[in-house]
Amino acid sequence: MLEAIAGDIATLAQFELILEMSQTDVYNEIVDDQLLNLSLWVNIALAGLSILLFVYMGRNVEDPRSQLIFVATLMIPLVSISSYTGLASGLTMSFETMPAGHALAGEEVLSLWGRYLTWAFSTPMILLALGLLAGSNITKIFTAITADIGMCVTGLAAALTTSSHGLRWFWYFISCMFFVAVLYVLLVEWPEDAEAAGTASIFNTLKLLTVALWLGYPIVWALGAEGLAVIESVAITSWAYSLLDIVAKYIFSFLLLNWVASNESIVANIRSITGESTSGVTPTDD
Ligand code: RET
Repeated sequence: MLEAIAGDIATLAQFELILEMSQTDVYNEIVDDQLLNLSLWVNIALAGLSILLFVYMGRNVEDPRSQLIFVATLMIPLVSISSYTGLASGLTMSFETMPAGHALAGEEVLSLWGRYLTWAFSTPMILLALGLLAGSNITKIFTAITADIGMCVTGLAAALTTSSHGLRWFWYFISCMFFVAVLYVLLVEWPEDAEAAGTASIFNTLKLLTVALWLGYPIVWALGAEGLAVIESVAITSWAYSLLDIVAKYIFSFLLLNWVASNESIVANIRSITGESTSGVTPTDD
């Protein structure tokens, strides 16, 4: 009996050691790969600076909708600094064995899956800020955000599926379908709302920036080591995502907040998000 318990404890200790070792191994791998490490730390530094800058920019904003846009946008670098710290510490990346049929079948590929996980928290904030700016209604904002979360979570599933090559790409396809729904709201629904809200010019600039950059992410996934492995280097793939992130998060947020801070009165006049948008159905008398 005692022997069995001692055996169990030894197994548990061994298991813990394996877990611990693998995180340390991953961490050492990152520290050894300076190019990869830099792609993470550049973003930690820029996220930190953005947080300070955005708090400063929002110090005098009083209109509630403008304040909500500020809080949502401030969440973007806050999630980012946590996301990149998770990656830099080796907590949210791991080696995955690629399945048969993959270009690197049987090989261990370092997957930075923490990115896909944390996009599920940061990208909804980008969409919330854009939807509020466009003066859209809660239905459209909810649709864009839930489809976006679906896109990120199924993208995570694509990266972590190691049992079947076909199923990796099937997850990728599902993720793309969610992405189409997000693009529809961004390109068709919100521009009309923004027109009615008087925010069309800044909305259209941010919309184009968002659509152009967001399209880059599935392309990088498909070309990177986790996809077709056209780009085999994990560090180069990571830099591609990091550069997209720099523009899609910090530059995007700066442009948005700079406009909101100097056009608070326009934002204040936008109708409540709980009501129908100006292009929606208006109730009839009975
Ligand atoms: C994945 C792979 C599966 C297919 C699709 C993807 C799209 C990802 C996008 C990410 C955008 C991230 C941003 C992060 C900023 O914090 C998951 C790569 C469609 C569009 C803007």
